[in-house]
Amino acid sequence: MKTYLAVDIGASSGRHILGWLEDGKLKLKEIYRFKNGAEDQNGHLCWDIDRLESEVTDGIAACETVPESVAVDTWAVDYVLLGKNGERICPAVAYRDSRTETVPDELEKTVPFAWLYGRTGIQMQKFNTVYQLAAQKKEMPDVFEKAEKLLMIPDYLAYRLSGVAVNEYTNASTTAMVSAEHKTWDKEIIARVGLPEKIFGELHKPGEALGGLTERVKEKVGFDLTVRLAASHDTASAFLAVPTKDENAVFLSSGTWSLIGVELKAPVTNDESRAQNFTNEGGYEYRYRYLKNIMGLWMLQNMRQELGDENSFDKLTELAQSAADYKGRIDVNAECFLAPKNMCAAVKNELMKQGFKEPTVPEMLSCVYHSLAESYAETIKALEKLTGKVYTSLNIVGGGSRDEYLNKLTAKACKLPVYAGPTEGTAIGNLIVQMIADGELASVQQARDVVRDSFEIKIYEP
Ligand code: LRH
Repeated sequence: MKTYLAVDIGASSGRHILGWLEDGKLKLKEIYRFKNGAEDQNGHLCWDIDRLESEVTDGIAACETVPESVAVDTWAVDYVLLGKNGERICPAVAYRDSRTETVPDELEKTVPFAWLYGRTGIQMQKFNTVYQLAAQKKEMPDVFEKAEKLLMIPDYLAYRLSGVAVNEYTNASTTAMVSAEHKTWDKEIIARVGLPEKIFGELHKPGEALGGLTERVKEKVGFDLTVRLAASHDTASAFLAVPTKDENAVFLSSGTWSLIGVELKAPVTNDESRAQNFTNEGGYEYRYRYLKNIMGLWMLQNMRQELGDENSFDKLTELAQSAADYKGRIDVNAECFLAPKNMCAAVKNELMKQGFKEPTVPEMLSCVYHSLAESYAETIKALEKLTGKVYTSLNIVGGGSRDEYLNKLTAKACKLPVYAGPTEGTAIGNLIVQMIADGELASVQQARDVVRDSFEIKIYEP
C-alpha cells in the first residue's frame, strides 16, 4: 500500500498526516503534532523557522513505514531571503508584525492599489508580501544586496528537506506580485517596488517532484523519500479537499482565518470586486480562489487564552449560547482585531464605542459568534452579485467545521444548508496533490468524490 505524508503547518500548530487509499476511501493517520506561534525576535514578531524546520524533520522520522513522498503546506504571504551560499539571511517575520503599518499608504504614489489589484487580483491586506518586502527594504536595504532568492515559508522548508530552492505558484500568488493573467512574476511591480528581479525564480506547479532528501536529512530520519511541491498555500490545499458535488457551492476553509469564496476559471479584477476586497488567489490547475479573508477563529483562540486555557472551545460556545439574544455586533474584519494586545478588550471597546454598556464575557462571545456567522452571510450575498450566480450550499472544511454552534448560526444567517467536514481540509488537499502526481488519483473531481465518501460530513439546515 502506498502512503503519502502531508506536513501541514498553520499559525497555531503543525501536523504530519499520513494518507493512503484503502477500498476506494482516503484514510488518514496523524503521526506527529507540534505547536506554532509568532514570537518577539529583536523587536519584530517572527516565526521560529529553525524550530519549525527541525519539527518537520522529526515528524518525518516518526513514520513507521516509508511514504512515497512528502509535501509541505503553510500559511501564505511570509517569506525568507537566501544569500549566495543558500543560507538564510533574514528572520521569518510574521504577517501580524506591525512593520507594514504605514507601507500601503507610502507606496500608493508609485504602486497604487487600484493598479496593483488590476494586475494581480490580490486583495488589500497590509501584510501582503509586496508590502512586507517594501518594509524590509526600508529597514534593512543591505539585505537586498546580498539576497539571491526569495522563498515563501513552505518553499523554504521544502528546500531544507531537498536542497532544491524553487518558488511554488499558489503561495507566490499571495505576494501580490504575480500577474493574475499570465501566472508569472509581474516584472513591472517588482521594478516599481525597487526589488532585484533575480530573487524571484520561475514559478513551479504543485505536484512537481523536487528530488530526494539531502544527505543531512536522510541521516537524521533514517530513510529517503521524494519531496514534492504541495499546493503549498494552505488555503489552496484546503479548497481542493472541499467535497462539493456541483458548481453552486460556496467553500469555507475555517481555521485561524475564515476563507470564504468559490473556485473560478478566470480572475475577476473589476472595480466592484476591488471595492469589496475580494481576492483571486492562484490555485491548483489555475483554479482561482475567489474569496474573502474573514478574521475567523483567531478571535476566539485569543479570547480563550485570555479567559484561561481551562475553558475548552465547548465551554466558550456554552457561554456564548447563554447570551444568545445579545444584540451587539462588530465588524470582524476591523483592523483592531488583527493583532490586539488583548482581544476581549478590543471587542469590548468596539461594542462600547457603539453605545452598548460594558458587555459580560458571554455577551462578548455571543457577539463574536453572531458577527462571524453574519459576515459569512454578507460575503455570500456579495459573491452572488459579483459572479452573477446563485449559491445553494456552504461547504465548511478545516478545524472550525467542528464548531456546531457556529455551524448552526451560519446556516441560519446564510439561509443555506451547511455541509461541515472534513476537519483536516488542508492536509487532505496536500495529500490529494501528491496522489494525483503519483497517479493514485486521476483528477480533482475524483479526489473530491473520494473525500465525500471517506469522511463524515454533517448537514445543518437553515
Ligand atoms: C490561512 C492563510 C490565509 C492567508 C493568511 C495569511 O492560513 O494562509 O489564506 O491570507 O493565512
